[in-house]
Amino acid sequence: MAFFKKLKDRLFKSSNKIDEGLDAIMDEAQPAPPEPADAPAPEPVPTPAPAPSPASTAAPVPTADPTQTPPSAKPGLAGGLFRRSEKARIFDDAMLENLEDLLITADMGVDTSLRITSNMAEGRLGRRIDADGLKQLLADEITAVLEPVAKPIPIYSKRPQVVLVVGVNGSGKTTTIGKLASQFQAAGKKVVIAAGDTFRAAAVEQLQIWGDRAGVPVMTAPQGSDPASLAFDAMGRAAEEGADLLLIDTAGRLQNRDDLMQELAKIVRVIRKKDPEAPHNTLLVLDATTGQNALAQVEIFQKIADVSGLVMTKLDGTAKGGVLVALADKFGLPIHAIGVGESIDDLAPFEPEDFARALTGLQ
Ligand SMILES: Nc1nc2c(ncn2[C@@H]2O[C@H](COP(=O)(O)OP(=O)(O)O)[C@@H](O)[C@H]2O)c(=O)[nH]1
Ligand SMILES: [Mg+2]
Repeated sequence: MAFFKKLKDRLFKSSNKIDEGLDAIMDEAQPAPPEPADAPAPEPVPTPAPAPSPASTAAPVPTADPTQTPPSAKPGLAGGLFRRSEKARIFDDAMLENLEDLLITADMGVDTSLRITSNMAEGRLGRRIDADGLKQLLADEITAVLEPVAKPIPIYSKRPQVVLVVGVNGSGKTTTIGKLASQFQAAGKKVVIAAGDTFRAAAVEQLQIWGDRAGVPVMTAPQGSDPASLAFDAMGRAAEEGADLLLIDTAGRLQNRDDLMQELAKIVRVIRKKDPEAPHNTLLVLDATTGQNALAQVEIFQKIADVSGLVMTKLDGTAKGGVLVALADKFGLPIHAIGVGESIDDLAPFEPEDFARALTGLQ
């Protein structure tokens, strides 16, 4: 629970956005008038959108099965009684559309948003729903999308297990390696880091600081030198030291995709000389603040490398956390962990239910 509280606080912006959106949907006058809105009816009428046609034989035709008259469809009584104490309204087509819009603007992607909302509406159109019920329903649907992909980084008996970390510049690779090294070390694993972003001197220094903090050896090479030969040497050292895990950092320059592809391919080719099955994991690190762009990054990196799982960073303080739902739905790649801050403890296992509750603003 403590972690959930932290996650909820950290995901403040995302949850605010969806939370407020859901509240706005509940507040809306209904049924939504077909044309100019903004004339809140004092006592909403449960008539569905189409205006009574002149040829109508009887009173307004309810959309729901006429043999079933759910008591909830009579807001005159129940609605009148509860209106002031709790928000509730009829789940109608207008509400469904607003929900779709809300999820799309929350970066969940069009396809995923439509699927989630249609699941939410199934069997519920024409029925009454209150604000908490709506949030719970949304959280449940999001959880269902996330559950199949929430998996910790698989640990094999292979020693050293080689974890190659890829992703665009600034996505959080180096920081994530520092956090992983520290957490694995604390869990009793022997870890070696290879500072494979030999392009930026700062990246090497940054890793050395993380390594010192975590008590993990960091193998470095001079700036501009070949990352593949560093990775090769690091394989040797990790084997000599009996390390359980070798974490290999990489550069993430996407300006020139060919270079990056060749660089990664060379790293893989060279480490396979030591172990034909390496790398055992290829983690793609994605920055949540890039929103929908994360989807394009997965596509690109799947072509360049054999991505085995994702880590999403910077979920603290972004309003774009919903993109994780779109990623889970679209690619089905395992999501191993999430970054919720810059310090060493701010890498959390990915817990779908906690995440969904935080995202929807549930208490
Ligand atoms: N707020 C926040 N910042 C992060 C997180 N992960 C990484 N960062 C920051 O993002 C910036 C880029 O991270 P870095 O690890 O150097 O990215 P790299 O270029 O992929 O290696 C740094 O300032 C990190 O401190 C996170 O989960 N939350
Ligand atoms: Mg880096």
